[in-house]
Amino acid sequence: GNGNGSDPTILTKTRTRSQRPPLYKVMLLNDDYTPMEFVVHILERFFGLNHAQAFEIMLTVHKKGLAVVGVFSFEVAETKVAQVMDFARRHQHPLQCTMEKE
Ligand code: TYC
Repeated sequence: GNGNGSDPTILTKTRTRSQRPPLYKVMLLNDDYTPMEFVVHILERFFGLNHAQAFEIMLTVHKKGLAVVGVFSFEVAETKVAQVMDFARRHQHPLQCTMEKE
């Protein structure tokens, strides 16, 4: 047991939450220059969304300034951010993608 106290014969056990790995929100940020269809394409290609879902999230980012596009483990989130940033840079669009611990 992991109890504490002065009597060494009394063992108590504190229930703790089972350990889950932390999750990370991947977010897309709005800008004035990246074409809407390019953003939709990114959401389909890297986040496995269908066209309707991708269009909806793109519009949310456009109207609200940002949106969470998915929640992943650290490693997967990092990979998604890198893929989006690299693809946008290669096409010379200023699109920004970030991650944040949930
Ligand atoms: N605001 C952009 C436009 O009007 C579209 C856009 C949407 C850009 C989402 C970035 O993450 C973004 N062309």
